[in-house]
Amino acid sequence: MKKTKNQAVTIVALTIVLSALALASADAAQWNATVGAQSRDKGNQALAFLPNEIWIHAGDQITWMFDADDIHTLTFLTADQPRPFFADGCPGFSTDPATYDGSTCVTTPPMVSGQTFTVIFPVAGNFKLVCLVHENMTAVVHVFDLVETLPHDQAFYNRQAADQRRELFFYALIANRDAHGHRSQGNAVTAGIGSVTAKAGGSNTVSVMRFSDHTIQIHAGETVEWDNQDPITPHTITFGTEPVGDPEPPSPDVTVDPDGARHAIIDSTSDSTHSGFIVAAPQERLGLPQAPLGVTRFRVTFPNAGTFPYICALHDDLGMTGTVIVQP
Ligand SMILES: [Cu+2]
Repeated sequence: MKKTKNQAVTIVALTIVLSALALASADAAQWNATVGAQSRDKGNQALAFLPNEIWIHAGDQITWMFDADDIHTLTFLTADQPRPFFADGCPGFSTDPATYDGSTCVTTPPMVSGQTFTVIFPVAGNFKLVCLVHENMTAVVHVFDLVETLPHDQAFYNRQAADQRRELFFYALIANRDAHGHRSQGNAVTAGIGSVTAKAGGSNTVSVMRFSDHTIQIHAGETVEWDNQDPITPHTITFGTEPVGDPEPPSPDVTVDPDGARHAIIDSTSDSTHSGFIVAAPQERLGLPQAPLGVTRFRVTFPNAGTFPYICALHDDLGMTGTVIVQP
């Protein structure tokens, strides 16, 4: 049988395409990484992609396993996309597995321990990975063409993840020790402490989701002050019923002291008072107006004796709770 020139060209082209596909699928690798980490009591939370830098080939996929009870998202935005609220997503949320090539936003909803999500990367490029809940939690995926050689294997990334996790928990230990060491001036409670660290791949945060003293004893008429010493994570001091809806603003009974600290008076154990977000100012960025001061202190005056339990409305599920015992 005699083939025409066109038929021959088509067959050759088809053969090349098929072999390229076969090659690509034979080489397509599965990689694994982790989102978040926590101490056994959930008090220390690593807000980090572990590891936060991975090199793969076009066509490969990465499966991230979530390993913390604090919520995180796995999000690849497009280059100029404003950072959305985590509950809104891209808008909307991607289905698992998702494909990301830089042109369309991919995000999970907030996820916790035990959940996984896979992203396939069909084209070469350097892609930033972020968590929409935590600003200082970033990473990068470098996607190489098949002709390039990858610098590391999965075992390397497993070691990197373990090292970064260990380092973050070490920072938490130091921060915790300092919080307790500095508790010398009267009725002060540290409401969260933490640290933002950096690697070449991005930034990692560790936050201690605890009040420095679970129980504090004072006398009637005295004032307790809560300070948030975490560079990024907000906390609340919430007595009584939790606010319905947005936890960011304070309850209407909260006033502002001359130094900008919020202040409330709690007369009775049946009072409900909510500090709103107590949090550091966001980081400055060149070319943008400076960020307003953060509200990092909350004070409560207790005129009457009683036992006053409170929570952080954001992290009580991780065990961030406390009690003020007011003696006559
Ligand atoms: Cu909190």
